[in-house]
Amino acid sequence: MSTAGKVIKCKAAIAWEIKKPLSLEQIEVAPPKAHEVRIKILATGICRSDDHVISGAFAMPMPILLGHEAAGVVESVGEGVTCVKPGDKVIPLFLPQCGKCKICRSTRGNLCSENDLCGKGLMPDGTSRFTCKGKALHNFLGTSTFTEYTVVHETSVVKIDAAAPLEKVCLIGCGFSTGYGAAVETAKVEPGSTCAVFGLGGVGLSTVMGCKAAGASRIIAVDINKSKFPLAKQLGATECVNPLDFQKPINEVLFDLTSGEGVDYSFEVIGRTETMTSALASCNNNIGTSVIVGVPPSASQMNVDPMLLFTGRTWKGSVFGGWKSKDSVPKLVSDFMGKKFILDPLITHTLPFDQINEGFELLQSGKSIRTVLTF
Ligand code: CND
Ligand code: ZN
Ligand code: ZN
Repeated sequence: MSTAGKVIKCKAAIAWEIKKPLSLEQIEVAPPKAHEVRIKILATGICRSDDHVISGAFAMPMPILLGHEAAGVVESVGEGVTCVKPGDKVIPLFLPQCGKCKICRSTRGNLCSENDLCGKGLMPDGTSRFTCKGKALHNFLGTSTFTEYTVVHETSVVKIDAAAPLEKVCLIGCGFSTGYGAAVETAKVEPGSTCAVFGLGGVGLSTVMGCKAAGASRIIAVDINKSKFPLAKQLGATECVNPLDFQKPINEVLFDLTSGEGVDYSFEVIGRTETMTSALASCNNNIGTSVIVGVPPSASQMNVDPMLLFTGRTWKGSVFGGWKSKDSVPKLVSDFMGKKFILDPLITHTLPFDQINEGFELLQSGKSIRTVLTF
């Protein structure tokens, strides 16, 4: 029996308030309005950005349906949708590509003005498609994938190869693309260069892979959890450094390791202001580039010695790896299918959706890289 045009009752994991486990409940998912798409989610990864919302570091309106790294199948479409049809395999895009704004019209940049990084948590028309116990739920970055069904705007979804394994390519919806793109798209790492990657979670390890693919000759992996080092080496790190093993600041350690020159490219893939400044100070004082990938804590401020920038360093940020999302995600899926990169080592755990809170505990305790939840 077709569900098109009807409200779907299904299971979802709701964040009612911060610092509490997610609550598995039945929700109602309204049919897609014009230019919207309802998706049956089949696999979703747990990314640290979801956890930043739960911890309160990334301020979002509550209650909210988190999750932004997923893959699924289109269940139905609203009026006027032509980019996908029911049955298509798709990846929701937490960074939309509207095709109309200044950035979408430009060959440069990827931060479509329709993005919801500031956290409105509603569809573009200002309403929600999710309710639970009579209360409307906010969406997260226009995606919300911790649910059996979600509704997204047509600018926030793209069709992918029908043969793609969804429980793997869901990582292309965030972690892999974000980290890998920071190196190859945002920094445009050059062959033979020296890189430092701060933070070796699913995103940081993907940055390591990107640096390697770009031909970096040295990739220094930095983390305070040394259990991350074997995988970092397997994916391309040439050396691993634990800041806790040294008395001096990590930027000085990295200068020592590079004969006083600093690295060519550094990446902060943690989400802490202290490490953002350390990563900046670790790169060459004149031609070094440092990229902020970790989500900065809401309302935080940085106090930086301007001399770090005066001497010529470049400091930039990277959302979704600098990729224009709709254009790039299908290509990244094809590249995965063509074995141009691997995702398997990043997926350390696969759990049924019901065990979502265990997945968060694995992330919080530093035991997992990516947990993929299947439905
Ligand atoms: P995850 O928590 O898996 O990895 C972070 C790593 O940093 C862990 O291995 C920690 O041990 C390590 N770490 C923590 N503190 C320090 C420290 N002081 N020094 C060195 N290492 C440390 O997170 P993830 O890989 O899922 O995500 C990483 C960041 O990327 C996080 O802030 C997330 O919110 C952000 C992100 C950004 C984007 C984007 O578009 N820019 C998209 N998704 C996630
Ligand atoms: Zn993410
Ligand atoms: Zn746009």
